[in-house]
Amino acid sequence: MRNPVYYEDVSPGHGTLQPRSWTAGSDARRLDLSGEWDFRLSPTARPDDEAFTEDGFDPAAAPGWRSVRVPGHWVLQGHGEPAYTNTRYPFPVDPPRVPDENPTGDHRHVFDLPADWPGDGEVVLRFEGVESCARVWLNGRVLGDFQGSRLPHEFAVGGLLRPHGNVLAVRVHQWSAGSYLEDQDMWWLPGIFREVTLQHRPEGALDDFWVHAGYDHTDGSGLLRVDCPQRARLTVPELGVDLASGEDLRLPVEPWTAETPRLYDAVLSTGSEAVSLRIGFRTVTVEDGVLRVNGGRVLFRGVNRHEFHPETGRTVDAETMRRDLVLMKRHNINAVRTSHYPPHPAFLDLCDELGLWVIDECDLETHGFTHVDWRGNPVDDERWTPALVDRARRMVERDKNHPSIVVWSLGNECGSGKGLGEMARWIRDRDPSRPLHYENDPDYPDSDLHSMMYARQSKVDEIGRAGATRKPFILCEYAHAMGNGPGGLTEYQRLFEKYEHCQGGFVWEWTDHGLPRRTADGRDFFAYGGDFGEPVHDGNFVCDGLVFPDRTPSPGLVEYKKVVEPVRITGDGTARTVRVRNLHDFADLSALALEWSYEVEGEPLGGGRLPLPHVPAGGHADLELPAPPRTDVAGEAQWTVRAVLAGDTAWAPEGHCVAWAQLPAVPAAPTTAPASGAQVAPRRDGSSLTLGPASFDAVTGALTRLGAVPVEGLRLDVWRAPTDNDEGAPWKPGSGPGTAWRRLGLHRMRHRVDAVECDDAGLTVRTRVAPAASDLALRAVYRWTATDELLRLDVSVDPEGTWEVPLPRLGVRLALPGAYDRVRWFGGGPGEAYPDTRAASLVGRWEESVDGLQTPYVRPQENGARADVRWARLTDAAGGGLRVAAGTAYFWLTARRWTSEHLDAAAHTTDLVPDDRVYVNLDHGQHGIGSASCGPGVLQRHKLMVSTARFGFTFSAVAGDEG
Ligand code: IPT
Repeated sequence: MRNPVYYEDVSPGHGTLQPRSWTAGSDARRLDLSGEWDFRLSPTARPDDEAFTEDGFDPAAAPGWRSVRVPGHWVLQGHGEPAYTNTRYPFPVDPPRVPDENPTGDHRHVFDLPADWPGDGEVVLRFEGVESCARVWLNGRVLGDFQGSRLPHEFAVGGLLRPHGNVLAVRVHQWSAGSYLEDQDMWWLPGIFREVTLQHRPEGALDDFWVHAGYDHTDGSGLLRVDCPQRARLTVPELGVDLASGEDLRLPVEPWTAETPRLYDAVLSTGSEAVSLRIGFRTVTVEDGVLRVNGGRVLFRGVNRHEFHPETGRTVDAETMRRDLVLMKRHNINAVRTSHYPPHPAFLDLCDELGLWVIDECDLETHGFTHVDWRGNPVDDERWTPALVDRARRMVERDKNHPSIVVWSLGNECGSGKGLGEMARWIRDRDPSRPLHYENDPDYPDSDLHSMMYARQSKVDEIGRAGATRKPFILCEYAHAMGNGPGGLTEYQRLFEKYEHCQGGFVWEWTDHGLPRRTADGRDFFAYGGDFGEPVHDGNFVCDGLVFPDRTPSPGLVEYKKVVEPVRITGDGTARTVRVRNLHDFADLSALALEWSYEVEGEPLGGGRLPLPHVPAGGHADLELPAPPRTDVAGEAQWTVRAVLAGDTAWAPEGHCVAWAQLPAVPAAPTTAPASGAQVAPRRDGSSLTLGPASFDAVTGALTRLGAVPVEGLRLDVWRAPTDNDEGAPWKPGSGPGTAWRRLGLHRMRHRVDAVECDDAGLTVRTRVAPAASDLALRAVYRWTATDELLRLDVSVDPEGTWEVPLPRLGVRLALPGAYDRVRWFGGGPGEAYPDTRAASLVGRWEESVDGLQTPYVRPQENGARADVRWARLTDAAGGGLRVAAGTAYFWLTARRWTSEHLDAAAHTTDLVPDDRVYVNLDHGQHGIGSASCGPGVLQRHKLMVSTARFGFTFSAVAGDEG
């Protein structure tokens, strides 16, 4: 066999410099080479045609040359197509060989040095990230090659540069030996996707440096020391520090934590190069099985973050990085796992600044070997060890100065092997100040944390009850946020709060990776796996984030914010007592103010502030609410108490709500059927029946009109378009109930009217609702009664047979003309909620269009239900329509311009075409959501098991002039 070509070589590369610390703040000259570069895409690796690296080559005169933006991915710029797989390698598993079909991008850029570019010292050519393998030439001379896509690589180029017309040529292969180490669940996106710079290294420049800034919580002192190969001085003006490298200093400081990200501006200088830094003092330890920072136990309210921008892929601009972090902070998220590779280094600067705990993860995943029983797994084959250790080194050396990084992670989903041990050994030796993470069994030697993925709540409880062992426990991934969900967050959080060594988790994941595309008729949608003709793909599994691709928060993020709120407000609205618990790990509550409002029937009647005393982290305060502002207004009343920011912060303005609670003050008056005295009898009128404000078909018993509003198809409904979590994990058939639902035929129930009975007091319609090919059924009886104004429906449901599957939903559905598209309701809102995703549902009066009620999940599925609805009105532009009020139990309200069947059939949002109706579901019950698209399903108490049910509604007409 021939010698390996460089892109099939397991070694990490050739000709590159030793890794060193990231130095954004250096005053040495640098030249950003970003811009439009000449570009040619070849379907194979073409190692023989290297003419483009030469001086005299003219791309304009050569065939196939176009241009590409650097940094960027060529497949997102019209050259080739992106492709998505989760774990499967999209090429034959034959490490380290790759197929001949190996899209290769030749890049060429001609540049001049600025006129005042210094003549002394050395110059370094730096690549922040290239996927997956590059060979580099400057002015016709080969510099070398490298692999390790999301890691920096540098070459010394001083001797080769000239003032004008430098020719930089980079050949980038989509597939390389390195691809076997980069099987992360994401789009395959080749290209020079992070910046390329030229960096002057003056004589005596800082080759590397490490600012060690610890914090001794026992006496409040900072421990400062700088290590660097040169003699350098560190000045911290605010602290009056002027310290020589290699010397230790102890001095009083304010510590850095994610809650209080105190940074000190500093300058590290050798005389010929000065680097501006921001120093955060903090010390990370594992003591008695608990992860502590500055002596305090930390609780991760985390997310896994991939780098993703819908237009530019893993080329993420600084604004998007900041926007992500601001959104996280606003949603009470305090931790990021950089799944599954080191992010752009600027992201970590922002984490230091805004305050997030970071698990910095190495660029490593070999998950695809699971499909060949882990044969040939590179982490267990010593030929690959240098490449693995090289990756660990490049990460640690680049990122070591960030206070936000509290844990290093070896990578993700590689099984186990000796290579991981070598990485762990190297990291521990180089940086004993941070614990190490790798997800595996509790005794795994290469992790200082016991880390699991997608464990169910009962497992976390079991680990909690077992007590602290040597290792703190985290869920490095949990709560799979694919589509509608994740459900069950509250139950996890209570466990993390209960057991000291259960230190939280990281929701999978931050953002959907949908790519914007347009239909032939010009409508925009987000594409996912398979939309680019990929022969092997994993569909919409790439859309499993808490935010939509454009960073619009999904209901899952709003829910997470509420569940992980760092202040818990409880109390008794009748007794007017409030307890405020400070769930921060470090910060007191001085940044917050407490506001109350008093609402009757959802209308605020007054509000104010409650003085908040000093409450240290972990403490609480008991407060008293004032007398209700008014007692003359009858109706259901409640207090809403909010903890809001008392002043502007770097991530949200004053008044931003951090935590809230609602405390019932006066219960709702029980609604009863219309008083019998006022009840009216049905009247037969030809083929129709009139009952109070309503008309019915006398033969079928179907409601046809309420006041002026035509009504169609009111009947029992149990179907919902299965969510991704209902469908379950693709590799675990049956893990969600969706398969069983379809097998049983819940999506095609048949309705039979057995009797339409009129009596003096009303109308009774007896029906049997059942799926084909089964003898299971639901007997549904609709009992209609009325006064002149009100129409009352009482539904009774009695199951027949033994139902083993829960129902998707249980309620009635009806259709109205499309004009009734304005919705007002008193109940939970403003966003959607389901039984196990309802923590953030705030009781109030809300108003929304039918279109605005929809949550545009990238793959359409059940969405948009509003919880605890007391009453709702659907009206047209003139304000006329109908009102529906709850019977003895509040209901779930859903309204959309398409049916559940239509929603179920849609693959993309653009498949949802409104017809001329509004379909309304009034549900007595909904099945929970869970997280079975990858993790555990719905908890027992949130399942909608089949049983006898009684529920009802009162309908009335709303006249236009009331609107
Ligand atoms: C887990 C992966 O670590 C993560 O990258 C992502 O693929 C996630 O699943 C699902 O979206 S691995 C899974 C088999 C538990």
